[in-house]
Amino acid sequence: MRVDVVTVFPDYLAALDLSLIGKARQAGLLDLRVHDLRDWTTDRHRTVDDTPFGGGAGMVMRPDVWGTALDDVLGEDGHLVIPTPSGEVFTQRHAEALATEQHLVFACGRYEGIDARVAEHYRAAGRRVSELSIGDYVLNGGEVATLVMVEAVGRLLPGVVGNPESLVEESHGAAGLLEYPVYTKPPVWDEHEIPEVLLSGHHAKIARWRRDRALERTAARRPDMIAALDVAGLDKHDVAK
Ligand code: 6GU
Repeated sequence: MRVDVVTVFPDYLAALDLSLIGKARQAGLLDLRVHDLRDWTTDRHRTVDDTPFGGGAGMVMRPDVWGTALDDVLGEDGHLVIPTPSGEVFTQRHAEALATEQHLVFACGRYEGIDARVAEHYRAAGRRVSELSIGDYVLNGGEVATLVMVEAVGRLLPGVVGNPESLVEESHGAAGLLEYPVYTKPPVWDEHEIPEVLLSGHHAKIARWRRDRALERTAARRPDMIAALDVAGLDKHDVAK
């Protein structure tokens, strides 16, 4: 997959050199390039923003600078992603859909945003444009949101996560539940023991215990996810509790 990020703070994206995503880049699974938006400015001050029409606080990013940058970077097939707190909320479903694309281009704006004509222009030109938020809070710009989305998408690319099994049973996966609690050695730590069933070697009992804990946790922390559960996906033991 090819990913381009356009930003006025290229250094923010340095974290993508690290860990799994960094390895995926070195292995050639992810071709990630970070660009400085100011490289497309033409004035002496390298201006990327201006005051909002209609008044109000803060600055808005100019469509002309973004237009020349994105015309250069989008290529034939680029899917434009604009991180913005006024976007749809990014979920694992968005990550899965974006992971099937050949080329993503992230346009990072400061939080007052990019002139709305930019998204409109590329949609009118027949481009796919996704305006996405990473949650209901405000960040100073799209860079951290881009880090989040590139990591969520990147780990779904074939070969990036060594054991694809680790993608199966996770929070926000197909089960529609949060993940069950996990434990490792030592079996007793500071007088805290691990649940006995996990030492039983009884796979069906362990699976049942994990599903019950997942349901319990989801009900306590994310009642919205319980409400959205497909009844057809519940088993009779789930309903009995
Ligand atoms: Cl994508 N951008 C900014 N600036 N703030 C956010 C966000 C994005 N998602 C949540 N808050």
